[in-house]
Amino acid sequence: MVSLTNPGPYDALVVVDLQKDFLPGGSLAVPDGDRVVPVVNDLIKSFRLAHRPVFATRDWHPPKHCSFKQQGGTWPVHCVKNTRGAEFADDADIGDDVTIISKATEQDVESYSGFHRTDLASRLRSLGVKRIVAVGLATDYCVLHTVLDALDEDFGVAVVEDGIAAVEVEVGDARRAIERMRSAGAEVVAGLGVA
Ligand code: VGL
Ligand code: ZN
Repeated sequence: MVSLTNPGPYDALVVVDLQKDFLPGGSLAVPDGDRVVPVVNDLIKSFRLAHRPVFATRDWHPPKHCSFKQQGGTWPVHCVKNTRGAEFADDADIGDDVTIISKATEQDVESYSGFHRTDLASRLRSLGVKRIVAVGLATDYCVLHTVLDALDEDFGVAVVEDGIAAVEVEVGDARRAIERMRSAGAEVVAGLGVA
């Protein structure tokens, strides 16, 4: 049976922004962000075994990106390209077989979605992908907008709650983001379950 840990021939895994700056100790740390890493690694292993594609998006900002506070934006400096904070989590199993999608690379443009001004949609289509499984950081920003854009692009989406974590600038942002993804058509599942 096709399941998240036994992906079918039309599935791809999309790992969103699992980068050091979003993990505890990072400049824009997501509370408990490291909780998602083993779940993400289980999924990467399953997709690899099934010869299904794995994509990892990364926030890849220039040093004066418009989203940074000193540029008039919202966020502390984070994920500046080619710095340590922009690296994938050390214990994330993001190997050479994972396709990296860099986003928000232009100084004057913010992109929460991995689909925004990238070739992710066309790459997925050329691989025959019809559904993505989405995990990563952060639930209320880049996961949310990546999922909404995927649905807009007519991909099916399954989101694994144990594999995502939220910034929660306002209490309830995580819950509201999950509700928005669900009402837009994503299937939100609690976890990978017991095998
Ligand atoms: C993100 C805030 C700013 C994210 C990226 O990956 O969710 N959040 N840049
Ligand atoms: Zn960012």
